[in-house]
Formats: sequence, structure tokens, C-alpha cells
Amino acid sequence: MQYNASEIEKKWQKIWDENETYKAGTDMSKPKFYGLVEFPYPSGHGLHVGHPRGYTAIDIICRKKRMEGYNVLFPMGWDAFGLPTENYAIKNKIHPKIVTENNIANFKRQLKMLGFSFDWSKEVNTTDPNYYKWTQWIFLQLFKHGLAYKTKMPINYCTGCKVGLANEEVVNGVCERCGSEVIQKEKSQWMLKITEYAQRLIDDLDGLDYIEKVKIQQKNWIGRSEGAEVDFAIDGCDDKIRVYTTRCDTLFGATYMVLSPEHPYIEKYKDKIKNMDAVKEYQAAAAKKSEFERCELVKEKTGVCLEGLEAINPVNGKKIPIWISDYVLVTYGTGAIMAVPAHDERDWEFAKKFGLPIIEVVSGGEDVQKAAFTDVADGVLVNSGFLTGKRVKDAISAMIDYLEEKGIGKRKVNYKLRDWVFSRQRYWGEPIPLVHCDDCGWVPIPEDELPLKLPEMKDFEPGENGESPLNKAEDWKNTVCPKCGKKAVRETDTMPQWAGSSWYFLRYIDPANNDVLAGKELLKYWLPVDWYNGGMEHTTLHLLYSRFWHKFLYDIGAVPTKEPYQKRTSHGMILGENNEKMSKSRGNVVNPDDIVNEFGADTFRTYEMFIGAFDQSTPWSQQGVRGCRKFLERVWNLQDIMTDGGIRPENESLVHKMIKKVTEDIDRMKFNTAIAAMMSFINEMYAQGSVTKGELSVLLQLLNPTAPHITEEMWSLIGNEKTIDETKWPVYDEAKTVDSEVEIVLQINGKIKEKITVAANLSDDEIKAKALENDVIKVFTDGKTIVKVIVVKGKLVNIVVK
Ligand code: ANZ
Ligand code: ZN
Repeated sequence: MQYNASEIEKKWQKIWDENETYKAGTDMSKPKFYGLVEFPYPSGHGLHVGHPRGYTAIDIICRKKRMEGYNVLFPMGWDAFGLPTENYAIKNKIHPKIVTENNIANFKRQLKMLGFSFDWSKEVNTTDPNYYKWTQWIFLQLFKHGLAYKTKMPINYCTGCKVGLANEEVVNGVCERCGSEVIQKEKSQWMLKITEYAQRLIDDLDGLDYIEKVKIQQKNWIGRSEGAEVDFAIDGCDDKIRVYTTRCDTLFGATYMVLSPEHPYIEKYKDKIKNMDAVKEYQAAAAKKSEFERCELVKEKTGVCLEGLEAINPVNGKKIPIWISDYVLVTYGTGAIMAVPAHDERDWEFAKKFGLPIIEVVSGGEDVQKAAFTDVADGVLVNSGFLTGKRVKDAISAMIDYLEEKGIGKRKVNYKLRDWVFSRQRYWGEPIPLVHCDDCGWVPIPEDELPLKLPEMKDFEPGENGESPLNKAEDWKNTVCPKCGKKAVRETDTMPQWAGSSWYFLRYIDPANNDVLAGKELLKYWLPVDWYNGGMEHTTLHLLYSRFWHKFLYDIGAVPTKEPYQKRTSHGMILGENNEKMSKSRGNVVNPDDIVNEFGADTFRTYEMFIGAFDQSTPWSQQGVRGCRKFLERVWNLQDIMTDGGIRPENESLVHKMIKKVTEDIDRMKFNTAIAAMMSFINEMYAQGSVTKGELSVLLQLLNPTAPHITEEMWSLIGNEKTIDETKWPVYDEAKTVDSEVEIVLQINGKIKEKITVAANLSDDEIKAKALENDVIKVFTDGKTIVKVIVVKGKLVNIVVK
């Protein structure tokens, strides 16, 4: 009988659908396992071969967990708000709702075709009002707890998408989505205070089983920095310039100060500043630059000295000039720095360019006139008054003590993390459920009015100046104030795409609940997510945002755990055949439909797991796909050499070793080596010329999570009862996994004389004894003196004689 993948796969997918085989159970006395993969954005391109890599991996783990007796929740849904759909809708004059429906239908067809064991009864869609009702509810709670505020601020503005972007969405100065130039624009925006959670987002990583590089990236993104704030008097004024520094030990070497071009003192002291024209010109130029451009290290430093103002270094009373430069950001620390050119790279470049003094205060490096000395771990302070002679670390704490005592400075912790820009001036997102009243300010709409639905609109293009399309929905926009009843206007901004994905794993648990986002009992049982796999590109965005929301929900008693995900892993990218990124423009995109049509879903799944180490990026190989199809055909044809009976005694060790290898490898996501172990097992069976039903059954169980259709079909064809899904995962006997016998080479003075077979668990002394009583060896050692016997366990014994 020929292996007919397409027929078999359709048959089993129908059975699983009809029986709801993978629906999570309701028995809460059973141990649970919540497996999660990142739900896709249903784009018009359909599933990319990258999606199924992570999906297959967690599908394998969930299928194995079910066989191990766990009650498994493995859900799927759609992260469906967002720009690509909206842009496509505008271009093709189709409503985004329709575009979304069509795309979801296609994605769902593809995911079903691949045989994932999703519990489809838990499906969620972020654009469904019954879903975004709760996204809006969470926003309202954030607002009511003072964690949402609106402020005018320079935002990253994409000139292509005509939309504000979070810092995370700007990559190398261009829009992450469309590649257009990103400029700075003043806009009034809703912000979420994720910064209030910065320390907890770092601390709580400790108890989590995230792969190390994810933890490191999260920590770097939050960017905790310990230092001090120091006040510098402005000569002849009451105000002081406050700076943030991580190196207050270098205060004696601060030879000038730099304010960010946006610093409020520039406006305040404009009458004292003699060169205000030049200053204004510089400010205008800086405003056009994105933060990325301003931070670039390679770029030549620019700046203007504020003539007429001088600061006083608080530790030595020296007057120092005040400059402005765009390398100092208004959004970090205090927006002002003390410059120590001898020991800071950027300050050094700036000082060299403008001829400012460079004074060494830490010795141990080269001449500071030639380069900044920054690697100061072992440095000792010089030219620094009471700090002279101290090591850097001690000098920092001595200086902080001094500053605090004198009242001119204090210890301070800063974070790189910024508040989350939560407004978008676009149509296809969740409406922000607030009303603006001239008397009452921002007023939340009553919770029983949720969901606040998006108005039906024909023209949903953004306005000329990047205004939100909802501005044009007059009937929707104009309303009354929920507090005082006077005329009021709804917020017309919508939420960013990150909103719906910040809590979707909660809704999966109880997707039809109309009273709460998910029921308490169910949350208690299913949380936290036990294993979450997703892309590295989501480490600093989605993962951080959703941890923040979850912590907030924990604080208000809406969820029972501090953290959403216990374990986080990440898969490598699948590249084009020639090792480049797959992209439309390169024409190297592999369509899962084509692969499944030609080879079948089981081959596709097996190949994606066999392609290479799971956490590494790997190029696609059509040759490799064919190899995996060959492997499955060889599995299929084992039926032809099958005989009755259980595991043969001589094959026990082989079978138990395979069970152990596959079990452990799946748990460690070493899917490629698990498959390799099964490949070598079937090679061995062909070499032996037969396989028993017992042996084949174990192989089918082990292969089932990877290739579920072919294995179920064979399971029933060879006459097994039930389905593999209903069986227990095979267990191995450790004693049977060790090689029972090994061959030992016997040498005399390094020359091979004999080979013997011994039990594998013998000690060195026992092996030595066996060697010495061997008849051949006896002949060679007779009448000689044995000087030394060297035993290499499991390999050889060398007898040195004279
Ligand atoms: C004096 C100094 C001397 C500094 C020295 C460094 C080395 P992290 O670790 O990233 O927190 N800085 C402070 N605010 C800034 C701003 N708004 N824009 C640009 N730079 C700013 O870096 C803190 C250091 O970055 C601070 O310590 C300050 O320079 C600079 F040998 O102060 B330092
Ligand atoms: Zn009002």
C-alpha cells in the first residue's frame, strides 16, 4: 500500500474536528499544562513558513503532555487590528473588517491543514467587540489608577503610515513596518506608565524560566542605571542645573556642562543669553532629528555655547561654561549633564572639537589628551581633593555621601525604559473609551456601556495632518459628558496594535465570559502559562507590555499570579535557501500550501523540526523536505516487514534508549536529534529485516507528536486499539538504556593482542582482572614483569611489561 499523505491527513483532521479531540478538559483535579504560541497577525500574505516552526514545537510538547496525563490548554486566535490591514483596506476600498475576515479564514484553513492540536473552542479575535470590550475595560482601570495620562510630547512620526510610533517600532531611524523616514512631531498622546513597573519587571525575572538571552534583553531594555543627581548653581541666578551622573566621582573633572536643546532654562534665561539667534537655530535643527540620529556615536558632535551664562562646579567652585548639544537627550535623566571629557567618550569628542579643557581625574590609562580613559574599573582618583588616592568604586560612594551631607546631590536610580505611547491616529484599532468635557476634563465612559464600538465609516483615511479618522465620525464623536451631562467629545485616537495582545492569553481561558475578562476559578487553575514560545523580536515589545499589564491586573485583584508566563523560549528564523531573509522582493518566500500539497503536512512538520537546532536560524532546503518525506515513507513501509509480538529481548536496549532520547530531547526542544534517533531506529529495523508490532507501536507513539496523521493511521492499520492520542507516553527503564555489553581491546605495550566482550557495568578493577586472566594475554605476559596496567573504561586495557 502506498503512503497517501493527503488522504490520511484529511481523514484524521476530520476526526479531530468532529470529536473535539483537543478541547481542554474541565476536570480541575487533573494536573494542567497551558501551552502558548504567539497568535498571528492575519496578514494578506497568509502563513509564513516561520510561523509553524514555533507552532509545531509547542504542538509537539502539548501532544506529549496530553499523553503524559496532563489536562492541556493549547489555544489559538487572531491579533487582527493594525496598520497593514487598514492600509490594504484604504488602497483597495474594502472595509478592514472584511479584509480581516478573509485573512482569518485563510490563516485558519492553513493552520488546520497542518494538523495542530489547537482547542478551537477557545478562539479569540482582538477585533471582535466582545473581545475588545475587555481591552477597553483594562484601559479604563489603568486610567482610574492614574497609569494612563495624556501629554504633549515629541513623538516618532512615520511619514509613510502617517502615524505615531513607539520607540520600539523605529528601527535604524525608519519605520519598522513600511521603511519610511521617521520624524519628530509634537502631538498630544495617551501614555501608559510602564515606568512605574520598571523595577518589578526586572526583579520578578528571577523566578522565571526564560531562556537567558530573553532575560538579558529585557533587562537591557529596561536599562536600570545607578548614579546620583547633582545640582550646579548658575552664576548670579537662583536656579540650579540638576544633572544625572553615574560617575559623580569625576566631579573634579567636570569642565563644562551640556543641556539638551529642549531644556526649559534656555527659554527662561533667553534675556541673559547673548547669542539667542544661534541657539534658536540650533534648537530648530535638533527638533528635526530622531532620537536614533542624535544618539549615533560616530556622528560628529555639534553644539552652541550659551554666552552670558556660567555654572559653578560645586566641589571646587570653578566657573564652567554651559553648552547645548543634541547628544544630550531631554527624555533621559534630567536632560542635562556635567561633562567630564577625560573619562567620557562623547564629552571627549565634544571638548576636542570646541577646544574645552580636559582634566584627568582617574589615573591608570593613557594620556587623556589623546583619548578618553573610560575603562576605569581599577583606576585611582587624582586631582580630586578629598577623593585623591581612592579607587573609583569607593570614590563614588564617598562623593555621594559628601553631596548628600552638603545638600547638593543625592543617590538616584534611572531607567532607560520610557512610558508607552498608547495613542494611534488611525481607524482600525480599539476606540479609547474616554470622553472629553470642557468642565470635567477626561471622563471614563460607564463600564456597562462597554464595548464602545468602532463607528461604521466609509472614509477611514487619516486626516491631512495625521489626525485620527474618527474625527470625521461626527455622530459618534459628539456625545454627552457621563459626569455632568453637558455636550462633550469622545477621544478619537485608537489603541496601538500591542493592546489586544497584552492580555489575550487570559481570554483564552474563558473566552465567552460576559461578566469578567475571565472567571476567577478558571484563572486560578490555568495560570500561569506554563510554556510560551515566540520570536526574539517580541522580547522587548510584546513580552514586556504583557508582563506590565498582567502585573497591573494582579495589583487590582483581577488575576491570581504576578507573572503571566512561567517559561519562555524562542525559535530561530527560517531563512531563504541562500541564507537570506525570506521576502517578497527577493522572491524566495516558501508557501506552506505548496509544501503540504506536494509532500503532506506530516512531512512539513517533520522537516520544520529537523531543519536545525531549534533556537538557531536556518536556511530552508527543498532537498531536506524530500529527505523527510523519504523518512516517513520508510516508516510507512515498516508495515511490510512487521511481524507479531512484543519487543524482542535483543532489541530492548535499543527501544528503551530511543524512548529516553526522544523524551528528553522533546523536553529540551532538541527536536532535530529526537527525529535523528527515530531515523536510526528504523534503519536498524530494516537491517534486521523485520520489526515486531510491539516495537513499531512504540516508534509510532514517539513519532506521533511530530507526525500525528501518519502515525494514527498506521496505529489503526496494524491493529492497535484506541488512538495514539488515548495512550500513555512510553516510559523507559533506565537500566535497559545502558549498553549491556561492550568490547574491550587488550594491548601489550600499546600493541593490540586480543578483543574481549564484557558486561558494560564492570568496574575498572574487574575489567583489569578479566584482561589479566585472558588466555592470549597470559601467553604474552608469561615470564615477564607487569609494570603497569592502564584501563580506559569501555574501550581498552593496556598492559605494560618488561
Ligand atoms: C558624568 C560622567 C563621567 C558620565 C564619566 C559618564 C562617564 P547610563 O549608564 O546610560 O545611565 N547622561 C546623563 N543624562 C544624559 C542625557 N539626558 N543624555 C545623554 N547623556 C546623559 O549613563 C549615564 C551617563 O550618561 C551619565 O553619567 C551622563 O554622563 C550621561 F566619566 O556623567 B555621566
Ligand atoms: Zn462634564
